[in-house]
Amino acid sequence: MKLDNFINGIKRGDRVVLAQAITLIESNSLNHFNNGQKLLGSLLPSTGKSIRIAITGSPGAGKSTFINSFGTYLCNKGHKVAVLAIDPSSIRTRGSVLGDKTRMEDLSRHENAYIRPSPSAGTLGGVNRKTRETILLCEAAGFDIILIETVGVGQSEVTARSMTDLFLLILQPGAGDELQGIKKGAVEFADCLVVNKADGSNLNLANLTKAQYQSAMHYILPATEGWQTPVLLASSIEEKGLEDVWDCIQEFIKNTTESKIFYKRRNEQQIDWLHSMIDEYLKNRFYGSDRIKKIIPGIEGSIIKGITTPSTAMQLLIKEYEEAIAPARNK
Ligand SMILES: Nc1nc2c(ncn2[C@@H]2O[C@H](COP(=O)(O)OP(=O)(O)OP(=O)(O)O)[C@@H](O)[C@H]2O)c(=O)[nH]1
Ligand SMILES: [Mg+2]
Repeated sequence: MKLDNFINGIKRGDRVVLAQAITLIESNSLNHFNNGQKLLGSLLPSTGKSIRIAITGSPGAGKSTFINSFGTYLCNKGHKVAVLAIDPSSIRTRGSVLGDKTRMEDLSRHENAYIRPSPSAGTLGGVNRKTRETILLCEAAGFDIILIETVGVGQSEVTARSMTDLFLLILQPGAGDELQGIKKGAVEFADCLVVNKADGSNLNLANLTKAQYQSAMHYILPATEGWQTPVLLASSIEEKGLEDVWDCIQEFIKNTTESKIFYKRRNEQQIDWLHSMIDEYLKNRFYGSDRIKKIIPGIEGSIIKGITTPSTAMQLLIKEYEEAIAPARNK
């Protein structure tokens, strides 16, 4: 398809063209990558106008069910909601965001919604780049709220934080034990905690859990300067508490745009992204070099035997690498 057709289609909000453009962005072929970059370059002025929200929580906390209800609530208010996913292990299929349209059935049928499963890893910047660029495409297509579902395990949370304005953590009632065991990281990142499943026989427990987290939050440095992380209750199944979450998000955006933290964070994210891409590129070049691949096992061996220190080994490897790439550099 011609670039102009892509640009016009996306600006019209055409879902088919949007999907094709995302496929281009997600491709691991260099040719597609280059075309994708041209497209993004042309669309850049139409990007950046959404609220980007990370939604995370431990497996089974109810992230997908929450996104279904909350996304539908927002769509019914006239918003255009895009749901993306970051799945750290692209081999996960069942119950994961990859095949989770079943949990998002209402939302996937809504004319204001667009759901895109996690891209696969691979070359050319991996999931991180693909998700960030998909956010831009969705914004150019007129989506004003981007929800990014992430399974609450380690690196994917860091990735989600690095590309969103607000971090929403979904918790389950009865998480008193979880409170001690919970990875502090997720709570420390959170701008809003939502105790989900606050319904039926869970209700009392949900209230208790809320109180526990509320007191725990006093001991945790807020994720966003000048913002006290609130703890809310919701039931995704009974569609309760959704308005409170939306009010909280709007309040957060108001607060952070007034304090300029919103813009500062976005600027930092852009620059961090640049640096992380350079790091990744250089690392791949280094470890992918034939010369390094050949000599690294021997050098590792000499470290283990106590013949070489890691620092000396590093200097040696870098020297070898620079000499190996020198002819290419001088071309
Ligand atoms: N009672 C009750 N159950 C819920 C609610 N939200 C989700 N569930 C149930 O919790 C289970 C897990 O929900 P999911 O939405 O798949 O959770 P998830 O966090 O997306 O799970 P993964 O993507 O596998 O990490 C399902 O059986 C849901 O029906 C709720 O508000 N109330
Ligand atoms: Mg899910």
